[in-house]
Amino acid sequence: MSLPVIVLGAGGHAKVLIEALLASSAVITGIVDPDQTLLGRKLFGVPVLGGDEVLSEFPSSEVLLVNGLGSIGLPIRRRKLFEKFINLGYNFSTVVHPSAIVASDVTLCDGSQIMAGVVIQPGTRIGSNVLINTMASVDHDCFIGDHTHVAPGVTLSGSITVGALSHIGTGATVIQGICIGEGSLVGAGALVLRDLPSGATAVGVPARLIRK
Ligand code: JB2
Repeated sequence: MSLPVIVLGAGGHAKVLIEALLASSAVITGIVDPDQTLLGRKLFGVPVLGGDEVLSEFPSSEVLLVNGLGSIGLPIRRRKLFEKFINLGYNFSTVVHPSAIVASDVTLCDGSQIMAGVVIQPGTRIGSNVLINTMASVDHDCFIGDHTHVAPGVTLSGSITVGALSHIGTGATVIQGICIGEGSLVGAGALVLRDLPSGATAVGVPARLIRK
């Protein structure tokens, strides 16, 4: 049987995760959030227990963590929180909403999160702490690097590489075979037709580089 989980953060993304976890019959012990005004509040009946220091009461052998901190740009804070608790010996649970379609040979690394309505096709690898958000589609043989956020409604055609710590904005489309370098930011609704170097910012249709 899987261990109970504790969710880090009590904001918008945490709410989406908790709904997915409950729909998967996970046992959620509580939420931790440094915002003291949230202490005792509940999300879907799950209580906020206090700040991150509360985790000292829950040994890493007895709980799994879920990273509830989302991101709207490069997922730097999300990575920091993940690495902080990995370094303290905790493990992060994967979260897969029951409505997601994930091909049987897809690799989901530690702490990856696959939200409602996502489709992931065969041969794809989803890295650690990656967020594939609502209704995104990731086609065959893609490689999504650690910590990257694929925002709602993104379409990644087959054989795409997205480097670690990147953000693919809401509704963006990337054609087949493209490589997007680490730490890249693709704007909402962009159409990516060419490879992007590491650290790129690309926006528009077709996408043009505004920073390298
Ligand atoms: O170090 C931390 C920490 N820093 C901020 N530890 C823990 N345990 N929690 C932390 N937080 C908490 O995360 C904040 O106090 C806040 O309650 C929560 C972030 O909530 P917010 O609603 O501001 O953002 P989000 O990260 O849940 O969602 C963003 O990203 C999603 C992917 C939003 O922009 C959403 O619109 C978006 N869908």
